Amino acid sequence: MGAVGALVVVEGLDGAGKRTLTDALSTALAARGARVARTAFPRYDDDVHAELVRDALYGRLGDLSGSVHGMTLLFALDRRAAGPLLRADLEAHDVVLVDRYAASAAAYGAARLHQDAAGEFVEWVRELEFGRFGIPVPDHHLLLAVPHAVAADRAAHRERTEAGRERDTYESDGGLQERTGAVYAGLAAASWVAPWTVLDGVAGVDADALAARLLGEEPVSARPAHG
Ligand code: 2DT
Repeated sequence: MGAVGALVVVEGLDGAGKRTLTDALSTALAARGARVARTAFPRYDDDVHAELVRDALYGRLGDLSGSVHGMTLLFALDRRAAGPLLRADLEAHDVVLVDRYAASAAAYGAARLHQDAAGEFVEWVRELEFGRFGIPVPDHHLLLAVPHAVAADRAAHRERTEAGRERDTYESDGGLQERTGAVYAGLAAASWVAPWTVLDGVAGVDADALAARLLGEEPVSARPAHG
């Protein structure tokens, strides 16, 4: 690791298992002595942008919820506002794990547009967020890939078991989830912004081996056995 920590982004559909992976990965990284910080977007705290994002996601901002570029701008402004915090986290840690980042804006936004407009849109997101807004560029993306039906089942289960959790407008749209999964696969194949590793979210992920790889070490299981 260099002087500044690595920004590692976890992406995937709702119900792909991002939270579980982030928990396991941060434990595995810490067990290897790495200083780990975590954050997630959109930020659902008291920040003004996050409040607007929430309103937009629950259809409380009228026409704005229907505008892909308008919604994307709100998500991007949330990340722009978080930029200084993220930079401070990167200064003080070896790894900063982020649950959703600009790639979510690219994937969910492109999935809402006509396929012909998707390429131009993901380029617009890249330029807006990393160019104009200058948010930290990720070092690595981890895509938790699951069939959209599996993600939908898990998200529905979570909804039944977590009291007071409502579906946002994106989660209620099964077709959107399926198209988003396809855009994610395309972003990974194109190494959008940074390298991507696609992980099998159904078979499960070996968090310790992944932690070793992210830290540039050999997985423990691959080391020659002694004694
Ligand atoms: P969560 O279910 O993870 O809270 O996200 N989204 C998210 C975007 O469309 N663009 C973004 O930049 C981000 C961070 C994904 C709520 C929904 O918001 C979508 C699902």
